Amino acid sequence: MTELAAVKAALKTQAVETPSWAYGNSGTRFKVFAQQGVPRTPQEKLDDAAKVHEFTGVAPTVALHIPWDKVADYAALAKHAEDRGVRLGAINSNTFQDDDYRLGSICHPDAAVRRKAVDHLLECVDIMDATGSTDLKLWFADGTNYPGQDDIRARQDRLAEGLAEVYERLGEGQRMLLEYKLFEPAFYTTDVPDWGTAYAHCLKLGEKAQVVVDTGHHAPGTNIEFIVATLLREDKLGGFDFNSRFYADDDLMVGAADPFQLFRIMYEVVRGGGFTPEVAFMLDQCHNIEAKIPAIIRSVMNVQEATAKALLVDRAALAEAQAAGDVLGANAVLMDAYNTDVRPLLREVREEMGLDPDPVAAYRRSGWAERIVAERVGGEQAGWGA
Ligand code: AOS
Ligand code: ZN
Ligand code: ZN
Repeated sequence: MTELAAVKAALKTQAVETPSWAYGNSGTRFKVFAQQGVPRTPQEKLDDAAKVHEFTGVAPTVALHIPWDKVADYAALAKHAEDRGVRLGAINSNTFQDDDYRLGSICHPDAAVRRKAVDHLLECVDIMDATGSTDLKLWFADGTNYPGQDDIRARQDRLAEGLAEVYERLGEGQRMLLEYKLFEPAFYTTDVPDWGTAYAHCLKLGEKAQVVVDTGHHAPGTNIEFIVATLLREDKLGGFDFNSRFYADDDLMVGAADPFQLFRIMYEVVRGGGFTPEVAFMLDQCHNIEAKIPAIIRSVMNVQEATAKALLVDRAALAEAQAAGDVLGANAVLMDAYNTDVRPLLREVREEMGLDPDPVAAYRRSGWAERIVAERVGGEQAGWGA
């Protein structure tokens, strides 16, 4: 196989998971702008996700958020997905929307609230059993707002205890992905604020616990690709929540704010042997003012473009320049790959996969956007918390 053929073959195996919540209405704490045609049920979210996969060919799974996507029969929901050519992906827990969680969930000072939170996580594993999902994705809104509010060390003990109980419940082939976030909604301490804390807990738990890197969850200027390289070296990178941030956790389209950063991250993934199904490439985005389905298609394409550039890095030339201490030469090798226009290559890849080379245009021509506006009338439109 030529090198280019190998790059194309790798791109065809890429899988980007889209989040059910990105298809629903969302907004800021100031306003949720309702859009027409938005799904009213988890099933309709899957119908939209199937369209993203149909036109991109590389978005075969959909992440669920419980209880936003609560249904009576999860096996039937999995069947609904399969009938449309997609599968259910990670199960995302939700321990942040109930009044009980004012002071936290799994780290709450009251054992009864901690019990409720852990029971929810255990229920999420039951759902994984029914859907066939392998990943439990945990993000905790836990933290404190004021110095002295709670014992930050005791909160770590409670976190460890709760996670251990859920870890024990994981079945064969299932794993837990622990997400960290610098701040928000807590503003003084966050109980899982950074990769180091997530890593320390995962290390203690065992090999079924891995860290998930949400690209929007770092302080400005953080070198995310270094974190990625480190976690991969330690076999603790479970996956990504991709999105873009300008200021904080903005949940904008991946690759929109800093495509160069996305390329650098993807290069470390490729370099570190992370371009495998064991590292989950998930989107975690909200489309508050733009049309949702084309935005998700665009996002999948942005990940593909960064991946293509990362795969195109001439690693032999790079290694040679690095070994020779050729600072500018090494940098030039990386920049050459980044500055390559990979859009023609990806158009070819899509054509070889039997797809339209322009997924956004194909989606617009398909009439799906008009159809859902006409058909999805009445009922409650799904959104955050629905
Ligand atoms: C929150 O900031 C995290 O990114 C989570 O992944 C969260 O579960 C997701 O954004 C849906 O609310
Ligand atoms: Zn996230
Ligand atoms: Zn987030």
